[in-house]
Amino acid sequence: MTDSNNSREWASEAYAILKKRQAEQKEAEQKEAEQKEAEQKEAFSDTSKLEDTSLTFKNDNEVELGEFDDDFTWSAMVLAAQGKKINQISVDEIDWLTKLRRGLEETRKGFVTELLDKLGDDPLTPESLDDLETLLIRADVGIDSTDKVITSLRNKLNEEVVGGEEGIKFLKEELRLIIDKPIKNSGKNLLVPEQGKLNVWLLVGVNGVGKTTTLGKLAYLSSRSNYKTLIAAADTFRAAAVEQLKVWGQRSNVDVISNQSKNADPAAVVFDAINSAKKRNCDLLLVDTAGRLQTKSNLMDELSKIKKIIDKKVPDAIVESLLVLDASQGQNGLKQAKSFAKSANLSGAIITKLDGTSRGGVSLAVSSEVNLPIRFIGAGEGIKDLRPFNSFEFVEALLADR
Ligand SMILES: Nc1nc2c(ncn2[C@@H]2O[C@H](COP(=O)(O)OP(=O)(O)OP(=O)(O)O)[C@@H](O)[C@H]2O)c(=O)[nH]1
Ligand SMILES: [Mg+2]
Repeated sequence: MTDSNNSREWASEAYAILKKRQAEQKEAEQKEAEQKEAEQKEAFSDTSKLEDTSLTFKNDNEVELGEFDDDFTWSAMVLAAQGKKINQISVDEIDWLTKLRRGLEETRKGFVTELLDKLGDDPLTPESLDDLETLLIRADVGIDSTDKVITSLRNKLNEEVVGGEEGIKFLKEELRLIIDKPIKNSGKNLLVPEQGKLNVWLLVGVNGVGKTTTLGKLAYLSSRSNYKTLIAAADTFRAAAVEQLKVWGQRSNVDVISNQSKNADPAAVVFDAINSAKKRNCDLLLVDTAGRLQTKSNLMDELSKIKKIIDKKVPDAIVESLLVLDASQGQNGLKQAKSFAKSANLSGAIITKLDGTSRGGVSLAVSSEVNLPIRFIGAGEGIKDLRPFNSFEFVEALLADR
């Protein structure tokens, strides 16, 4: 990215700042804890002061600063390359980028490592482009995206000599262009709830891809960013779905609207949730939907019924239908995306399970073949393991040096 000596110095300074900040924070927390303990001792003899027993997940907010290692330096550099100032970076961001880079390691192993070995420092040749083509396809990037990238590189090669490193730089740019195209077309660089309106985000997708987990992480992100958030448990098909959601809701302090009765109508749950959301003046209503019904057409019918209710009750709501896709399913996931896109009027995609799959490249295929803007990506089962999608970070992580 930048000169490596300067990079390490910059990263080292950033590390020192974060270390100091975390030490100060710890000290403050320690003091607070001591004070609380003293108060509780006092309250022990005074039963009118009851202890607060509400569930708190303090650890959710704390990420320990790790070692000053390659992961840190790389993450700090990715942030610096996006114009972040040294005082602006946070442990959370470093932690996320580290996870993303590690998560994409498997994809990289079968792709970049081999690519760098093949390219070496020598200029690109038509043969190395053939190799690159094979590697891109193998990483599930998809035929369309691969064709685009290879054609651009070939054109460039016809005009000038392209060195190995320059080739990688050009490749990164081309990959970013592919991913950014549907995002640009959507007119929204980043998906955030619009102020002053009710935003309704439906999470849809086949079973097991991570809809409910993603919704939980979104509730956390959103409430942490001070958006008034509510959850609608509209997966009434799977018995445990409501309980699963309630746990997530509790973790981020977001209420869940549900109907526990058997065979409850999902559209009716959404109806109730919209009423509550309006009454409470919510910014964002997150709707969990079923991934499996008796038949696939039922699933689509149900989604369209939910949409009708929303249109009828809040015609000026900003509705987003987000397809959740499990990256580890590779081309299969892509097939699902295509069939959902046909009937469910999708507006975006969320890619999950980018940790530990060798098929992270499928994100590119989602952009180029299904034309969906990727809005968030998940790389882990924790509450913080989801972030707004950023093509720069994604491509850097995908093509990171070893
Ligand atoms: N490693 C990893 N696991 C994930 C991620 N997202 C979700 N999972 C796991 O995937 C499994 C299924 O997640 P759910 O959120 O229940 O999936 P769902 O789409 O709601 O499933 P149904 O409601 O049955 O359709 C769970 O074990 C999650 O912990 C991720 O980003 N990384
Ligand atoms: Mg679910």
